[in-house]
Amino acid sequence: MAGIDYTERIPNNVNLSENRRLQRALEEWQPRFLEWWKDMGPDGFQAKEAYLRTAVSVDAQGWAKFDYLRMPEYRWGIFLAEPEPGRVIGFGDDKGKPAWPDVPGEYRGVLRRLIVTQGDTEPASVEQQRHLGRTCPSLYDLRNLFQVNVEEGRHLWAMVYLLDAHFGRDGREESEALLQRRSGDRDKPRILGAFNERTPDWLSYYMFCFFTDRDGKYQLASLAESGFDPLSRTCRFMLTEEAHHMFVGETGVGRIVQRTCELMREHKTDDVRKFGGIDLATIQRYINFHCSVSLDLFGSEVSTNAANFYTMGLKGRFEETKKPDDHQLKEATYPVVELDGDRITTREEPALVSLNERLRDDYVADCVRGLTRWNETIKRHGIDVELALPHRGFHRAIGSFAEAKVSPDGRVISEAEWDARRRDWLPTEEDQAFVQSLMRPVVEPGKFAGWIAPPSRGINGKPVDFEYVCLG
Ligand code: BYC
Repeated sequence: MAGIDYTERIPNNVNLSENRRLQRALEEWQPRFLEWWKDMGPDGFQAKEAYLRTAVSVDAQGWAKFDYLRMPEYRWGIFLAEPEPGRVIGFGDDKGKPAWPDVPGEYRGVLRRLIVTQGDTEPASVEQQRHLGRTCPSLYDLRNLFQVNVEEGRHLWAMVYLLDAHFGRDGREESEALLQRRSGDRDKPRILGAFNERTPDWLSYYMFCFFTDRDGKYQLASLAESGFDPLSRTCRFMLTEEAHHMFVGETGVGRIVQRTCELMREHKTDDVRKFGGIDLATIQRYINFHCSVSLDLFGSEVSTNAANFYTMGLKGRFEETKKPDDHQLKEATYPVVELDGDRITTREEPALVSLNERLRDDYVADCVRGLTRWNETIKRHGIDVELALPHRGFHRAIGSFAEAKVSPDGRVISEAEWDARRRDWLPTEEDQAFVQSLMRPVVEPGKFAGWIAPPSRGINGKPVDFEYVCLG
C-alpha cells in the first residue's frame, strides 16, 4: 500500500486504476491543472531543472527522493498516509464509532465546504508567489521556493482527490472552481483574506511561510483528527511536507535578522538601510502585518461553525487524541480574549464555540517559539532589541476585534491615534519600496544577496554552493 505506482498517469497509492470513473474524472482534471500551473505557477522557470524532492512512497524511506527535474514534470499525485487499522472517531457526538470511509450524508455540505476552503489556499499561495523567482537572493532560496510551490500544487491534488472521489458531480464542479478563482482577483478572489494579499518580495515571502503556512499546519492537524478517514489520512501526509515550508519561513526570516545584526554591529548603527540591510523596525512592521492577517485565518473567537465541525466529528483540536478530557466538551469552558466595549477582557466561554480561539492559542505559542530563536540571534550580537508578536487584537478583519482599533501592545485606541501611529506599526509604502529595491537576483552558486545571511547548511546534505537550480 505504501508504494506509489509511478507507471500510471497519476501517481497514487489509492488503487486509482480500480476505480475507472474516478480515474477518468482526475485524468480530465489533470491537463487543466497543468494549464493552470503553466499560467499561474512560477513565472519564467518552467523549463529549468531544479533539485527537488518528490514522494515515491509515504513511508520514511520514500517520501523524500531528491533529483533534478523541470517543474511541469513533477509527479503530482495522490498520496494518503497508511490507514490505521480499527481507527475510531476521536471526538464529538460520534466519538468511539468506527471512522467513516465515506462521507456521512448529513455532513456532506459542511465537509465539502471545509475541503474546498482548505484546497483553495494551495493554488492561491502559488499564485501569490509566482513572480518571486525573478528576484531570488540565491539558488538555494530559489530551489526552496520551487519546492514549496510544487508541494502546494500537490496539496491541491490532495483536496481535489477527496472532492472527486467522495462528492460526485458537486465535487467535480468544486475541483474546477479551484482552478478558476485567482488570488487578489476582484471578481473571483480566493476564499480567505490572507490568500488575496500580495507577496511581492522575499521578506514578505518568508513571513508568509512562517505565519501563514503555520496556520496551514494547525488547520491540517485539526483536519487530520477528522472522523472522515480519507481526509484524516491525506492531511497526515500533507503535514509531513508542510514542515519544510515552515523551516523555509523560520530560517528565511532568521537569516535576514542575522544579516541585519551583522551590519548593525559592523557599522555601529540601527540604520542599516544605507548598507543594504533591512532594519529591525521594518522587520517588526512586516511581522505585525503577516501575523495579524494570519490570525484572521482562524475565524471568529466565538463560532458556531467551529462548534458544529467538532460536534459532527469533522474537525478536531490540535493533538485531539492527546487531550485528557471527554472529547465532547459539552460542559467545558475556555478562556477567550475578547473586546468588551473599549476594554479587552478574558471571559470563560463554552469550549465548543471557542475552538477557533483555542487553535489560535496553540498557533500563537508556536509562533513565539520561532520568534524567541530570532531574538536569540539579536541578543548574540549584543543588540538590545526584541522582536515581538503584535497583540491578537491588532489589525484584525475577522472576529470581535474587527470592530476596534487595537495597538500592537494591546490597547484599544481611537481612530485618530490609529491614523497617527499606523505608519509605525504596519509596512509603509516607503518600507515596501525600500525592500523592493533590494530585490535583485543573485544566481551564482554559493552567492547570496547582501540583505540575507547564507544558511548554515544545504539541502539533503548538499553543500550550500551546490547548483540547486540550473539556469544555464
Ligand atoms: N477570510 O465562524 P467563522 C493553508 C468566513 S492555510 C475570509 O468566523 P469558521 C496554507 C468563514 O468562512 C489553512 N473569510 O469561522 C497556508 C465563514 O463563512 P461562511 C487553510 C473568513 O467558519 C499557506 C464566516 O467567515 N485551511 O493550508 O469557524 C500556503 C464566519 O466564519 C475568514 C483551513 O482554513 C477569513 N480569514 O472558521 C498554502 C481549514 N475567516 O461559511 C496553504 C478549513 C472566516 O459563513 N477551514 N471567514 O460563508 C476552516 O476550518 C474554517 O473555514 C475557518 C473559518 C477556520 C477558515
